[in-house]
Amino acid sequence: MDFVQAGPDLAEQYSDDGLLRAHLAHALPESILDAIEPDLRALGAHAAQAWRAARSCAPVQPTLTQWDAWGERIDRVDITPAWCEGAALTTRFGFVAAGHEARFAEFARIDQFARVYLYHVSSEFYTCPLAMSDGAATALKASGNAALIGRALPHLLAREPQALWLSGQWMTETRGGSDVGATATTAHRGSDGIWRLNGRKWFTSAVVGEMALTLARPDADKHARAGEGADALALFYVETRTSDGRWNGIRIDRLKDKLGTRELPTAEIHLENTIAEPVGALAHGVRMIAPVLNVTRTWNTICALATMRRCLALAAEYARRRSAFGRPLIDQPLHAATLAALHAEFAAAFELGFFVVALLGRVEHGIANDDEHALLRLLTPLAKLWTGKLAVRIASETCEAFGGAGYIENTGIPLMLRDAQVYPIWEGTTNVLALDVLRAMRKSGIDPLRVGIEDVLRDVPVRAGVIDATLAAATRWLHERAGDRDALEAGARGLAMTLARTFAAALLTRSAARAKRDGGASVGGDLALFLDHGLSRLSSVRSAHAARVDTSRA
Ligand code: MFK
Repeated sequence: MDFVQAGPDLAEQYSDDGLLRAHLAHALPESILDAIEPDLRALGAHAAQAWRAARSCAPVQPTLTQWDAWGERIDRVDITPAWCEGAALTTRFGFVAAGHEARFAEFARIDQFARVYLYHVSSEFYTCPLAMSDGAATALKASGNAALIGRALPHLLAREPQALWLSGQWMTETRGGSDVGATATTAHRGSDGIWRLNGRKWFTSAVVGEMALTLARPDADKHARAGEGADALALFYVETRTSDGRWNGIRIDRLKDKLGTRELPTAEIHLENTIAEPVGALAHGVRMIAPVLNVTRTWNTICALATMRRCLALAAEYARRRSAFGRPLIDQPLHAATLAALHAEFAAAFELGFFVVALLGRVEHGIANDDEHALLRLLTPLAKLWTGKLAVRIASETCEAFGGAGYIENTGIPLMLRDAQVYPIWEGTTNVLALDVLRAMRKSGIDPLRVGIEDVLRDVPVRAGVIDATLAAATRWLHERAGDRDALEAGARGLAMTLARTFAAALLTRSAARAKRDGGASVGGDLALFLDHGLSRLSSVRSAHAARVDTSRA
């Protein structure tokens, strides 16, 4: 009989994940861990079951029906089966609510993101609107608008499926993608006192949601043109349907045909006299929507980590099943070393991602000091940009670890790569985020990172000299370019990668010391491999001019 290779299977994904379990054991009080573990195991089982189910079903995608049989414009979006069960799972497991509920105080975000991490890959990117809903809840709280908080928060944080609302975050326009200041949507206040929006939103990832936060340019008054630039933008709250269930001045032009995240109904829409309410003052909309950006960037980090972990779990499982040249792949030194090196990068990134989550909880509960506030501002974009890139690399290596099978759609492996490519793009590209780090450092300098690393390593007996040496090199790098904005910007990506790796190395050092002390999993191997790949990615080029590609020679 012909040989048939068995495909990879997944074990229950919480019990199987030594990194997550070891992390939670240190990060959470025992009573909280005991309280949440049954849910984490249930989510781990759901992940394994969803992986098997996906292999036995034809893939489905959302569809848009613009007209009904009788010619009425309806713009109905039909979603996939996994999306249909999203509200029930979300309210049962509290993917949004857990982060805001008081019962676990500053540990709420750790609880929430452990759940998100286990759910994400099987969610078919239902986590995208959940991220935006979490961001919307956070921004509304920060705005202090009591009426909108009272109206929307009970729905965004609902524990009953019928009550749950999803929120969109409609920022991207045809002219203003990353450059949100170019937003062209206008807001006009009628003589009835009601604000109405008109414009075109080019990427709306949750048009099936019940509400959205969006930016628009208010008329100065009925005779004046709207002001220009980012400062003249205001943040508006929109409910997508009117009380009779019709669209609130929203026309869905089409669903996007995307490289990945194809189960997520991302739409192009027109706003035509859409009734809206200002969230706060009629200016500084970017500053007001920043809490959404920071929360969704943290979701992006954790979801990128979830993809990495899934890829590595599948690759390792397959390497134990698949034999070639007389022995299982896992016993082939080069294959084993390749997977181990990827795991080391993932372990370091995991430490950074979940450190950001813990810090977010401390800041939100008012127990963080000024240094920690500044540290969170720096680490949020650093973690997002590094994990976004790393997820693509690990997903690509995972395809390769499966050989030809990793290039065949219905193994489920190529999907990981296509989906992973969204992480470095969504919520700010790598370069936009690297520039955001520079912007934040203009206020705080590099010191919050130095203080943070000292704090992480306080009780650690031995640390690799390369951590301090790289931090010193980054400080020198900044000093040498101080005042030369173009040179700083040209090297910002390398600087950001260096800072992310250096902070992660400190965290991994602490975990390795703890593991050694506790006799637990061997994090020491991950640390040695991670350091082996070096921390610095600093550019040695001194001027922006020299860094430019000479296109005439290309
Ligand atoms: C499953 C995974 C879940 C992920 C969910 C995916 C959802 C996908 C949907 C999308 O992708 S939505 C589109 C996302 N779009 C972006 O992320 C926009 C990317 N562009 C930027 O981030 C730009 O850097 C930015 C729009 C912020 C630049 O705008 P400006 O107007 O040039 O910013 P400026 O003047 O530097 O900052 C304005 C104010 O906001 C400043 O405050 P002040 O007025 O008090 O000085 C900034 O400090 C503040 N600010 C900007 N970014 C901030 C921030 N504050 C805190 N945190 C930040 N990140």
